[in-house]
Amino acid sequence: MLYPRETPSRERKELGGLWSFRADFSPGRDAGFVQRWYRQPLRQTGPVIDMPVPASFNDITQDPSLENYIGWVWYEKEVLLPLRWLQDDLSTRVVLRFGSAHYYSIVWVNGVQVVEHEGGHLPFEADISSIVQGSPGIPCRITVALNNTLTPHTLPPGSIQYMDDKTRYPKNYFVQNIRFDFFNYAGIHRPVVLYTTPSVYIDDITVTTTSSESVAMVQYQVSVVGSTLYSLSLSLRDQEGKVVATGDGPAGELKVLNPNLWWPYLMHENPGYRYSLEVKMQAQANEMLLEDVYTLLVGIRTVHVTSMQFLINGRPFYFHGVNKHEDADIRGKGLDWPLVVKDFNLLRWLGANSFRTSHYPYAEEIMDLCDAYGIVVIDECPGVGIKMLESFGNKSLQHHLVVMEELIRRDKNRPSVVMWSVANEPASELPPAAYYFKTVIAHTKALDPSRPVTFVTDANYALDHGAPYVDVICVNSYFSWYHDPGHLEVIPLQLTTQFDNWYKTYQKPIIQSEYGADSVPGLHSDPPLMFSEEYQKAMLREYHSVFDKKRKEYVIGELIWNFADFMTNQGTTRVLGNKKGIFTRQRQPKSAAFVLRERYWKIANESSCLPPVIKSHTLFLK
Ligand code: GCB
Repeated sequence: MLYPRETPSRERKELGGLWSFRADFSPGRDAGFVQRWYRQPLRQTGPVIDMPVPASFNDITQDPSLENYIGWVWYEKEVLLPLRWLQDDLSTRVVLRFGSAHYYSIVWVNGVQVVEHEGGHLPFEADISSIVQGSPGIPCRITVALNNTLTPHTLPPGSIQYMDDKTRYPKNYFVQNIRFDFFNYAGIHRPVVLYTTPSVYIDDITVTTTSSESVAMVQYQVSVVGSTLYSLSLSLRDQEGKVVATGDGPAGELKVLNPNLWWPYLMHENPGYRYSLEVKMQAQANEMLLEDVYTLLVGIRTVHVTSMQFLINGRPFYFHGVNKHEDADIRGKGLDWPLVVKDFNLLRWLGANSFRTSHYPYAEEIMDLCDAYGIVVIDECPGVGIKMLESFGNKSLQHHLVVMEELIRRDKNRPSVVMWSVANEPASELPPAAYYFKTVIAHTKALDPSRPVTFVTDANYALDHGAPYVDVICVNSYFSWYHDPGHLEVIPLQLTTQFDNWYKTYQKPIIQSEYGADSVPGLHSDPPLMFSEEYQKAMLREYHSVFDKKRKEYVIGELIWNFADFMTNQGTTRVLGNKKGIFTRQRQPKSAAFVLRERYWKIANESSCLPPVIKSHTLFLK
């Protein structure tokens, strides 16, 4: 799915800002459907409030019942479209697109249902031309019904538990149970836009790249919708605007001599280099000549995995990075530019070269910056908290396959994405996990043969039924925290044993995909006690000494849990959320951030994968 960009043939209108909002508090949460709230302006159905988009709705008001609301909420926006979009000559297509809305969405335009979508982290869109083009001058009313209920078959899964004991709970009382450790924020989380294309249009572009030192090949495939009679021409430009290769037709190969490769941050003085591929389509339709233009940024790079290494452009790459969340005060999981840019500045300050999109796909705007800055990404789907036996059945499996299709369709052309992660900490010791992960991973590889695939495990190496199918072992462990709490001295032995066991069993490279300890900022204790800043630092140092031995062998990465503190469900082990961040939720460093910063810069500077000329480059001055 192409990101909606403005081009000479495409316009775009942002629908961010204030929308009308109403939560359906009726006992069955179904009044909106019974009374058909989409048929009229929402304010005519009952009281509405202003709701910012993009944002989660949970933390916006002072109403605790909205914070923990489960069920259908309704959003609405009225917008006037430019007259030129509405000409009735069938030459323009108007598309309504949501970057994401959590979890289940139904969308109407002027009372007509246009799209329904399951899944809270990926885009969806609808062609609304036929609805809006009949009535120029009339506002276009967009109504969205959104449901955040999770079931054993959603991704992530969850379950609703009804509390029937009338002596303990009020009538109709229910709670949502989840098996993952972040707050299930809901709302329209990413930009909503209207955009146009000609009625014959470039629907999709797929690009893969191969390269040697002096020549690279860019393989492309373009699909056009709306006519079979069209012509396509392509030109690839470097950052100076010089055309370096041209092509035509729906599939082919562009040859680039002396290519500027896409390199990760800290691996090259000019990381994140991208060419721009301009695709031009011309078609004859309805006695008109239609032209569509789309420009895709293309990074030329290769990825390979051996039994001990992860190679980017043929050079060993060591992941020294973080796990993140889309999470902030007030906004919840809503895209927020100041936060996004601050986070990238912190990542680069830290000397981090990578992150995992734990535990769901992040906004396209964030992924764009990874491409641009050379931050390497393990792109994870929302397969988190798959613990119930029924979540390994066919219904769940089929949905998981669809989610992988949507994710790959969205992110396949991104040079920053070097590996897909199909899940985090599933109950992979259960027997049905074998068929489940074999199928999901095979499907992912069939959709994208160019990237390795993994899932992140915390299962015992001898019992994990999914590990045989991954390319890289990603393992989470919390020695001295969830196991042997307070006993930092067990880390060296336990971590060494963990690595040795996995490697002996599979001979695949290993990433420590999570390790960490909570710390309450400002809480100090020496000798280090749990929850103090000192304990978090001491835990890091114990882990690092083992990483330093094993990275000479087959350990290819370390990703701290977590970049920043984040909100979770309430519980006896969570103090206003998870405090394993090395930054606070407001993005201030804890002591551990400085330990990690020193380490990451040291690794970057000493790394044998850096060409000598780069090592001494001023880029590495902090
Ligand atoms: C994990 C999970 C992560 C949690 C973390 C923790 O293993 O993958 O989602 O937040 O541990 O802090 O418990």
